[in-house]
Amino acid sequence: MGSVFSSMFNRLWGGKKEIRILILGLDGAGKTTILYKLQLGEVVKTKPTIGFNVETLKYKNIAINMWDLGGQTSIRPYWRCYYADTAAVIFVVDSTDKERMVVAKKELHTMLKEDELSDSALLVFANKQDQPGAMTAAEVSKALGLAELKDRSWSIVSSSAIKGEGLTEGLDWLIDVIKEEQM
Ligand code: G3D
Ligand code: MG
Repeated sequence: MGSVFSSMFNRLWGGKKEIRILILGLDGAGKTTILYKLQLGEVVKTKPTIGFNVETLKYKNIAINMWDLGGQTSIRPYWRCYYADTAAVIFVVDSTDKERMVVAKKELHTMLKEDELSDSALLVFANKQDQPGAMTAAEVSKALGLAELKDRSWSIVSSSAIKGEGLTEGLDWLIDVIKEEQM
């Protein structure tokens, strides 16, 4: 699995520019599981001044930052330090967590209003598809209001981070979009 992802990410490597990717979503969505599945290197967990955890991974010229969204309005201004020049946002959703789908929607749309993220592509993982009763990608898409997104490249892909399913498909799409935007 690891070598699959490193060869995928190698396609982004040619440019001189640093490429930044954010992985976001509510706690428990499966972000950390995905990041570890990518096996691109060591994931470093840091707690900046104000006390939210950021997991970081650097792979060649690609910087991946990740944290949990939700219920942390007071620290939100500090997230800005991580937005600059973000090529892509990966938003991870627990497709079994119907109760919090409305919170996920609100968090996603609030994030995407940030100026620095106005040009970022968006990949949504409708994660935990191995679980019974999981909402389908189409249902998650509707619940998150993805059709309302204007002027943005976005895609939603069904995944099971635990089984490693869907991750390649999603990231393949994302890497192609980033490559196009770089040219
Ligand atoms: P987060 O980083 O977004 O907060 P985690 O989420 O990656 O820590 O995952 C939260 C829990 O969900 C973990 O279980 C993890 O194993 C599980 N999980 C992540 N992705 C999937 C998936 O695709 N399918 C299933 N069934 N579970 C998944 P624990 O028990 O360790 O809390
Ligand atoms: Mg985590």
